Amino acid sequence: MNREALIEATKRQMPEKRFKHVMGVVETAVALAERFGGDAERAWLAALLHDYAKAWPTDRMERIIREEGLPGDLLVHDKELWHAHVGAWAVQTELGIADEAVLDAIRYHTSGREEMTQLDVIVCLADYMEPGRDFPGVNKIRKLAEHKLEEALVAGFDSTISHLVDKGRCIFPLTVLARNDLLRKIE
Ligand code: DGI
Ligand code: FE
Ligand code: FE
Ligand code: FE
Repeated sequence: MNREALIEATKRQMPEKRFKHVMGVVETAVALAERFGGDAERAWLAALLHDYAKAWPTDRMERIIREEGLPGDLLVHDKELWHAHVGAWAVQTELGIADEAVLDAIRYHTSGREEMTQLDVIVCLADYMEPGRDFPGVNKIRKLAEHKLEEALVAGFDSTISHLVDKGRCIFPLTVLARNDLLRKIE
């Protein structure tokens, strides 16, 4: 599939507002890749496809997790986490994306993971700081991202974790592991 066809396929999966967010993440991820000597081509693709399944109905995501052998423990955690794994599965099966690095960046864009690749970090961070995002702390994240990729993502995870704690919600263990691992690398 060429770029135009991939953009069209993505657009069909979601409402206009979500698609605008996606294109903001594309722009931001490519800029980060260029700034930090990353792979801009892969950043483009992973960013475009990162929220492919975000607007899919919950029951459809649940069925795919059960029937396609995705990690079953996702089902006991927040539904917000499902679209990342389901999205990676979907772009592999529906669009023929085979690049494991791109699939991983999609799969872990919400939670993060230990040993994040530079591409994982770029996509996850771009998701936090694309121009359309507005939440307490977003400007601090953007400022850090001018020079320090890992520090900026830690600030992103901090904002998510604080928000979840405020709301009395569970924290997905991978997010804690991802943050710990980044902190160790920064030191
Ligand atoms: O899909 P987006 O809205 O663009 O962003 P995302 O994929 O980063 O999803 C963020 C949502 O996931 C946000 O509402 C917080 C929620 N969430 C729930 N539990 C966790 C979590 N995010 C992380 N990182 N860790 C969690 O444990
Ligand atoms: Fe997402
Ligand atoms: Fe995210
Ligand atoms: Fe997103």
